[in-house]
Amino acid sequence: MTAVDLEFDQLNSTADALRRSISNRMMYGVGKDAVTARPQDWLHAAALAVRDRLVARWMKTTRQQYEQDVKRVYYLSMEFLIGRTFTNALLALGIYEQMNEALASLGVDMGALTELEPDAALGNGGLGRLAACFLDSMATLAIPGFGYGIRYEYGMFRQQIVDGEQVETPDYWLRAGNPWEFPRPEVQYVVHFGGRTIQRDGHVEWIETEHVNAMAYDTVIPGYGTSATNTLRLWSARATEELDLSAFNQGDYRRAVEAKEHSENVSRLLYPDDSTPAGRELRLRQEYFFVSATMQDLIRRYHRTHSTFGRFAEKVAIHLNDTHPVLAIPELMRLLVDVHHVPWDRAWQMVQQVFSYTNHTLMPEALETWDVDLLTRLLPRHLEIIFDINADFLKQASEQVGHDIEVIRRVSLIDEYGQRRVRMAHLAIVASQKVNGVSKLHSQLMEREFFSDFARLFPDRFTNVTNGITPRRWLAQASQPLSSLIDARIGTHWRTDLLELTKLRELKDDPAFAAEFHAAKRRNKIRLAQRLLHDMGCTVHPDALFDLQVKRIHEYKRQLLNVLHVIVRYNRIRANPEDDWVPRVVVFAGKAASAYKLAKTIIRLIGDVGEKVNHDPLVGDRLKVVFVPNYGVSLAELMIPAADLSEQISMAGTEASGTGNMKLALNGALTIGTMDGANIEICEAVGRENMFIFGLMAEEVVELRASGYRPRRIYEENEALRLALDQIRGGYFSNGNPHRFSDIFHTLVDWGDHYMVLADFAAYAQAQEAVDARFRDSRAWTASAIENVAGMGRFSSDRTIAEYANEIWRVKPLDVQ
Ligand code: 26V
Repeated sequence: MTAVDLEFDQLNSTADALRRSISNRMMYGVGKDAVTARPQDWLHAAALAVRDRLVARWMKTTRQQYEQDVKRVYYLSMEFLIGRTFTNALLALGIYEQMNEALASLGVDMGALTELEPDAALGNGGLGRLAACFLDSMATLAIPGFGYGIRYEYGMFRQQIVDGEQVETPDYWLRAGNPWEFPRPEVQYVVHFGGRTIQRDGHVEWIETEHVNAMAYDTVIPGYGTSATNTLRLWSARATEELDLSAFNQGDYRRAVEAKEHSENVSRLLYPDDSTPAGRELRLRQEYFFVSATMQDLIRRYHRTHSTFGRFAEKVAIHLNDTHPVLAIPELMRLLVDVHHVPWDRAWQMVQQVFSYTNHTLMPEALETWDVDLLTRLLPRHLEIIFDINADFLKQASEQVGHDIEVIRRVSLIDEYGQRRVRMAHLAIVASQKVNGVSKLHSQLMEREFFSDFARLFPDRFTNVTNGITPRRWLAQASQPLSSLIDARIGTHWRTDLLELTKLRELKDDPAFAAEFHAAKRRNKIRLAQRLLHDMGCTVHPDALFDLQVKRIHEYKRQLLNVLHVIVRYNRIRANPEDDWVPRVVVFAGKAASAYKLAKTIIRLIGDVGEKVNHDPLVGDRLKVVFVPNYGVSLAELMIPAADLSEQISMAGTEASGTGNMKLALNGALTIGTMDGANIEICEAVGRENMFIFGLMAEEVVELRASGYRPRRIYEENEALRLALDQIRGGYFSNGNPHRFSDIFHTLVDWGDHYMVLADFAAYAQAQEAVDARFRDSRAWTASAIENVAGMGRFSSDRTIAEYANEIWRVKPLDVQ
């Protein structure tokens, strides 16, 4: 086809031009006029007007990537927790005010509109949100990066609290249509499952498979303050045949439809479970579905400008966000060897040059393994390839370690103890040129403890890249009051160079700045208080200390430590109501995996403690306990800027990094935390005197466990703690029902207290005393809060992505013309 230049309108972004675009989009895109338009329609029309302005940049970036024949990064992730796009896109384009004005002139309140946009919640927690921050930073740094994932129709479940219990309801986020995506029906790949393999003409063929199509949906990812954009490509499953024709022909319409439904189920829903994955087979199908389409797509893209695989490793970097996309490794081997007939050794060499892998958790139950029998049935060719990779690897390793059979057993890709399983992390390590953890401590533990055999075999492979967060969403967008204050004092550059924030340090004792800082925080607290009142009928005073623990509910994150302290405080307030108490609002939010019973019981306990405390006239405003339902990206944007205190209290050695800790500190919250994950580096950056560090260190946890940890002894010896635990067990918070929380009691006192809540309790309570003392001195508190903001420059995901680009992917930014 000859390429004719399209004659399209160059779009201005004055308020007038936007108003006209919105009107056009309402007429010709939505098909309504101002009389019939609902708020939803206005949002849709406005979103399309914004999208139009992104597209020109997008085309240009894509063209320049081709012309410059750049090396591309493929960021493979099962999760992208994007949240809302509307405001984010406006800020990236620098047209927020103009849009506000345009909508106002049409009689539409932009603030109310933005609240109508559903979150794209295609992720569970930290790992998914990190992927979204990385997309933002890659685009902003003009790194040619492609996000690849699954277009789940149902994202992270909606959490409701019914009679105190978490109830999950489906999140059909596409109900009103998604104005940000471009369906690409012409980009489809066949993905095979099942069948068997045969040898023919010296090549392996995978035959008698069932198949499903993967269809692409593209979303533009705008960079901030640059015309560079990137693409997030998400795959959706489409049946290869519209209907089962033979069944249709025989009049069996139900069966004809069922087959289609069955194959399209692959991309139906996000697995909302990071503890006990149910439906493992469907999850494995998802993982393979997405990486197969992605590998086919990237090979096709490479072949557009290259006729041989000679420069593949120079032009392609593939990053594995945890082990979920690890099947990309045998899939790329299969495509190279079986389909493109590249010799095995050459293919393996290429694979080892292009892949890199980030580990996000060392919790043993979260390290993925797949049953060999299941793989035999679903992906027989991939299993053969994995066995072949393993044979080569073990042969080489065996020589290296002097044929030490124990080491070989430990590093094998196959776990031979009991039912044979493939260890996905091992496969990722063996195939990758770089492997990284997400904080210094986490990377150290990987190297020294969990993967030490591999670190000896491949000493140059292991590295650290500490996580970061995007300051665009987590400060500029989330906290208008604080970001405009910062703008006024140090200029607006911090959005793309977060180290600029160090300049705030000089202002920490400037009384005028401190007063404005305090006022900005107070505005954010009022905004949250209004929301709590409106949504939950819950009254909190904005001058109280807002104490937030917002994250997935998990034993290792120790919401229980927080609750126990709340109960002890409650008892003390009741005993001495006349003391000079610092008023506190303790806020919890987070989802529990649907199958994780104890996590759900923890939510129940928080709610029940809140019921009791909040209605106790003796307590009044001295203490409030709130569980805010349905935590997600948008709620985080509302809540985090309102925090005075950030709870980061995981048992040392369990939280790989944490990123909520960064969001909160960047918004001027002081951290109470353990020496775990990125807390350690935040502490270095903001100064220990501006944090409340307590508890066992990671080594001490190991020592205590080895020397015999006896939680019951602590229970017996700490009177206040014992009273709290007895109240929990005795039904004090559950209307006299002693059964509701008995598992919590026993977990802590009798069943080993695996996450050492009781061991750290006294130190935690003491740190909380220090929190109160500092908060009483409002000047000192604000000075520390300012030091926190000033010290957070290092935790921009721009820094993180620059490290990945230079040290792992070896890609350069696009030369944006
Ligand atoms: C595992 C599974 C297993 C199958 C079902 C679905 C599912 C979903 C997630 C996971 C693993 C979650 C790992 C994770 O989110 N890790 C977090 O990663 C953050 C970003 O690096 C880090 O800051 C957190 O400390 C870490 O917990």
